[in-house]
Amino acid sequence: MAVNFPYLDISNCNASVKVAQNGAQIFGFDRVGEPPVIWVSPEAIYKKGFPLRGGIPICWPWFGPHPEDEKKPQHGFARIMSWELEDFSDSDKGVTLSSFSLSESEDTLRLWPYRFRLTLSVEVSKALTIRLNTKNTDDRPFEITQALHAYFFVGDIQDVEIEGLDGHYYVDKVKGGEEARQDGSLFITSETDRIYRHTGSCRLIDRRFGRVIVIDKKGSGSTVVWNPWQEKARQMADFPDDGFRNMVCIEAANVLEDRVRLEPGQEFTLEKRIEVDSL
Ligand code: TA6
Repeated sequence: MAVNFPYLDISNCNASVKVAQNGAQIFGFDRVGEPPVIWVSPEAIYKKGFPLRGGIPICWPWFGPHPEDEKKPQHGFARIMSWELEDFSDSDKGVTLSSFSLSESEDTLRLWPYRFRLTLSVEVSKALTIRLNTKNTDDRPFEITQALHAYFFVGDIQDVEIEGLDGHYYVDKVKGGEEARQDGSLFITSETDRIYRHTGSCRLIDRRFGRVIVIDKKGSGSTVVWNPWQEKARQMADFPDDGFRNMVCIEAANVLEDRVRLEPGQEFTLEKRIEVDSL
C-alpha cells in the first residue's frame, strides 16, 4: 500500500474492516479463518484523489458518467474526496461503530453546485452494515443517483449463483440498454453490466468457498450487477487480466428513474448489510 494513504483499521473478535480516508472507501472485510468477503484488486492504486479498484466505492451524487458533462468524474466525486472521521466506539460484545463525513468544499462545488452533508456509518460485527446518509443543507432541492458499489470475492465466477433477482426487470448495459426480465437465478458467464429494478435481498452462493453471502438493503430500488469479464478486464490498468474470475459486484443503488430528490433540510439513507453463512 502507498505511503500517505491514511485508513482506519477496525478489528474486533468477529471481523476486521479497513476504511480509507480517501472516499471513505471500505477496502477489506475479513472474518477470522475465512477467505476475504470483499475483493480488492492486487493492482489497485492507493492514491488520494484516485478511485481504488475493489472494496466498496461510494458512487455519489451521480452513478456512472455525469448525465450532461462526461469530463466530470465517473460515479461522482465522493469516492475521490478526503472524508473526516466523526465517531468511533467499540463494545465488548464484538460490535464496532464508526462514522465518516463529507460536506461541500470549493472542489465539490465546482463539480456539483449544492451544499450537502454526507455521512457513512460502518457497523462491524459478524456482519458488515453500512449506511450512507445524504442531507440537503442547501436552500434548493437537489436530485442524486448513487450506489454502494461492493466488489465481492468469489472462489470461481463460473461456480457462482446469484439468487433473489428472479422475475425482476433489468436494463442491460452490455446490450445497449435493452430491457429484459430475469428468469431464475443469475449465473455470470460473460461480461455483465445490469441495473435491476429490485428492492429485495440477494444471495451470492459460492460453492468453491462453501459459503453464501447474503446482501440485504434498505432505501434502494435498484441493484447493479457487474463483472467486466476478460476483454474489459484487460483494458483496465488497475485490474489483473484474470481478476474477473474472482469477483462480482452487487451494488445497492438508486439509479435511472429511482433517483432521490431531497428538499432543503431533508435527508435519505441508503443501507447495505453483508452477512456470511456457510452452505
Ligand atoms: O457498476 C457498474 C459500472 O458502472 C460499470 O459500467 C463499470 O464501468 C464499473 O461500474 C466500474 O466503473 P469504474 O469507474 O470504477 O471503472
